[in-house]
Amino acid sequence: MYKILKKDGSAKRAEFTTVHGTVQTPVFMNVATVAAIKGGVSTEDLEGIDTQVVLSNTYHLHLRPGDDVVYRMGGLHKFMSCNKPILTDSGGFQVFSLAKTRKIKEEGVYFHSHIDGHKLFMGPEESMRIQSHLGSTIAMAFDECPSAKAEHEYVQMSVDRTTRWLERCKKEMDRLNSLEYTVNHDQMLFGINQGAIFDDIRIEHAKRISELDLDGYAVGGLAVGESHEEMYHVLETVVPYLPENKPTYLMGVGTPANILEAVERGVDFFDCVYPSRNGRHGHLYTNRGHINLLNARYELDDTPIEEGCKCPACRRYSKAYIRHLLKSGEMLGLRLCVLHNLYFYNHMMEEIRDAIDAGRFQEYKKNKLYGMQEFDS
Ligand code: PRF
Ligand code: ZN
Repeated sequence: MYKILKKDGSAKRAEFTTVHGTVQTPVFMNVATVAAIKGGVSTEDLEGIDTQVVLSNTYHLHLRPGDDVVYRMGGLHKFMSCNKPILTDSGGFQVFSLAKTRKIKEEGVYFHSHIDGHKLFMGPEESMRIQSHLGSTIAMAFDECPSAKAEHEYVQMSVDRTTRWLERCKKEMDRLNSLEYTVNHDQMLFGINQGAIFDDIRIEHAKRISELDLDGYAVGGLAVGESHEEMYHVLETVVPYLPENKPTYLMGVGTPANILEAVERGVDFFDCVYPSRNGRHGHLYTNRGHINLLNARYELDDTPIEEGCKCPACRRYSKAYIRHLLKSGEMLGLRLCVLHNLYFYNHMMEEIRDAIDAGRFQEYKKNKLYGMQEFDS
């Protein structure tokens, strides 16, 4: 159940209730592709960094350990000992970005595993069956994400097929949810809007998928090579055609600035590998912009990454110590950097929610963006 608590312009402050708890939105989902947040972050650590939702991948878990293994272990929540809502991406996007020699047909996609090269097939029904085995809180529809540079004719053909796939996903999910041995009988399904940067295709598709009465709607096919301005334009164009009384999820986005711009345009769910990936390289987010802890200027710096930050790294350790850990190749260094970055994102979302509650989102956004420029190159 999705309930809007407050609006500030188009920015929405809402609550999304699932069988695994209530999510306060706008929210940033923390990426755990293979049922683990990279950088040695445990399920237990999530408490200390204010994580609300975890995101895992159908494609990866199907290949390893196999969704049958996860099913026999009682589903993803039990397997990774996590009681928070978990969203699984459908595999569509990963098949296109990771798999080798893929062939798209009406029935689905034929491809070779990026791990050992063996031949595989995934279509809407397979994706739903895998996600049902995983028992995630929210399953994503199986879609094709056309390149931002694809031509109008190709994108139109692809999006029409994605719509037919969505109808098949919904039918299969309804069937799976009603089976006796299903892990999560209340598994939700989010549809995904596509259409590259073509307004007409995006709008038409948004209208068609809105008729299906799904649990939520994602905007896919963005942050795949188009400019930021093009991405914001697509959001302005398409979000008004998605049901306002359902959550809106912008897939795979993005920088703090991208998130602020998208919240302003009515988006409430986000996910991105930036905070964990950058953390693993010693690149840290602060309210004054990015810093690189490997920089020599931090060798004798006894202050935390960010003064006043409540993350497990800043509560206890100095920049000099964490820099030393990174330079020594100690795992703890990476872990602390990832924890800080994820907390930075999760905490920014909390600030965003507070700002919308108080009707001062514009002011918050302006100040946050202004502050973060200082160290940015
Ligand atoms: N589709 C799916 N997952 C995704 C995307 C998409 O278009 C994107 C695009 N940024 C990220 N993850 N299924
Ligand atoms: Zn911190």
